[in-house]
Amino acid sequence: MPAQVDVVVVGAGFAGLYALHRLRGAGLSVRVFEAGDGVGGVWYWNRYPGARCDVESVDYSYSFSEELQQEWDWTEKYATQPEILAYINHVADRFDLRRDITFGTRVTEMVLDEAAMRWTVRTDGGETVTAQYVITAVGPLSNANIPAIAGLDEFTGPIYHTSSWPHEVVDFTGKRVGVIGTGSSGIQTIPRVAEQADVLHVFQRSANYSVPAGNVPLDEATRREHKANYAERRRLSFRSGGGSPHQAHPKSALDVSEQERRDAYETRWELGGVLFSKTFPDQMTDLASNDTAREFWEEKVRAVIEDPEIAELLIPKDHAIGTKRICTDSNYYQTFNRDNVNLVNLRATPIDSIDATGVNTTAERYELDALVLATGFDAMTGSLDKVNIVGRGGQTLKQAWAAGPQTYLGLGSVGFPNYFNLTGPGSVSVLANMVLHSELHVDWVADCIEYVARQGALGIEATEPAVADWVRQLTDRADATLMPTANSWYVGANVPGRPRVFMPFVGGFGVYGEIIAEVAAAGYKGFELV
Ligand code: N01
Repeated sequence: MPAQVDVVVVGAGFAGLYALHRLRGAGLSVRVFEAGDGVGGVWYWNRYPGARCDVESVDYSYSFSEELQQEWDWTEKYATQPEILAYINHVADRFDLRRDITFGTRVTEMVLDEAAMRWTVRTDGGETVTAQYVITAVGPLSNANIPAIAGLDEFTGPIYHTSSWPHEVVDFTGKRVGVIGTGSSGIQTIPRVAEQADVLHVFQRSANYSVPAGNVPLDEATRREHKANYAERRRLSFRSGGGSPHQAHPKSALDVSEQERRDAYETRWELGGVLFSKTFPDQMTDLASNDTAREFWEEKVRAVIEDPEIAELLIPKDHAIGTKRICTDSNYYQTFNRDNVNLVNLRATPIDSIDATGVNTTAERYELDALVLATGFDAMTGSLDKVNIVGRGGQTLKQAWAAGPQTYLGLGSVGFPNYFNLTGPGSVSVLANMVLHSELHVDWVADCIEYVARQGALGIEATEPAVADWVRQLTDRADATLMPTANSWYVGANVPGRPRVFMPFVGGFGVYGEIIAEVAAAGYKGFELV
């Protein structure tokens, strides 16, 4: 493969694959490096039992090809990990993408050559490639958070992190299993592990809000209807708050009757999944409004948990509903009615240590044959930190972002010309449907690269005032909502030492799309040619 290309893309998930397709279509030479042995990014790695997307499959799929939209048949409303992986493999084959991807290879370093205005990219396979542009499509949730628990490495049974699950089937039949972590991954996998394990101990530090996934098989008539209305569905999605076509109730939660409010929540509850937090437009900005959603949620959840003391532990008391990403589940709360499932409240009795055969809390010892870590990610910046990205004057991105991500539109940074980061901090990122967000970003970057070529310039770089203004806007917009009040991974609160900064753009996917389109239309205002 060529050692000099126009563009290097890091990562072959949804964003990286579309970047390859789009940029190749624009006549550019592209190399993609991917750490996994296959395409799919997060869907390649997160193979834990129960892994499923919380955005409807009809929406969580590429819109760039009408033929692709029409020919692919989703079998369920919310697709499982294997089905999404099959889809993304189909896309890689259909658009002949694999020939430009080097698998099983991590990019370790990207260094700017300021004189040539090119990047030198090095990999752990010993390869060196130079490129005019570099694009990181490494995913905001891709660097596992391994908890610093004393003795973890002494455990002699198997330890599985949800985000690097083995490719072969893991059978917990007859085993004593511990799951640490009750976020989205834990909440999806716990019911499945409970069905197999002899005994399951769930180690919960923080309770989370979860809404039933509401998954159903898709019949042919529904698929036909989706396909006939795809254009409208996509139009609404690109203008929406989160990248799917559903619109919030037109009024405040506090300006409707009790019955109307209940009906609205009930409708969203039936729809299933994460959109429950967007039932009313002011639910994430007004605590009183948020409380109405929380109360409805509590009533639903208490009704399915038999033991009121367990229910009390499973109901969050420390954050407003939706300020951490709402989890989606299939029978999560009902799982705690099973005789073989035990909830361990780590708030009352924290884990003290792990040894060869079990977990010790400050109160009790739990003998285990296997341990599942559903402990999440060093989110948003963790995977970027693993690449030594060296810009102007030898400054690394890690140094430049020491106080929190410093981006313009989430796409560009001062001192890092011709470098674009996709769907990361400073963009809507994890608050939107990541497939459509990837398309939005890639199309913008492709147009930008074309613009630079038309101007006869070597490159483009964000300016300092534009970055300062964007960072301020991000904070102001977040502070006008309830979002920063939770100790979430959105603010880096789950990883010790991370600065507390709300990293995504909360203004909505549609608004963000308008902002970046206006910037492009105004000759990439806030960027300068170099
Ligand atoms: O990770 P998390 P996740 N001792 O960070 C606990 C997306 N996603 O992988 O909250 C004990 O949410 C931690 O406790 P606490 C989605 O965006 C989507 O579950 O820090 N416990 C928490 O309970 C999601 O938000 C889907 O007190 C420890 C858990 O581990 C994001 O990925 C599915 C601990 C981590 O929860 C991340 O979800 C899966 C320790 N030392 C993921 N350290 C869908 O599409 C951490 N914890 C449905």
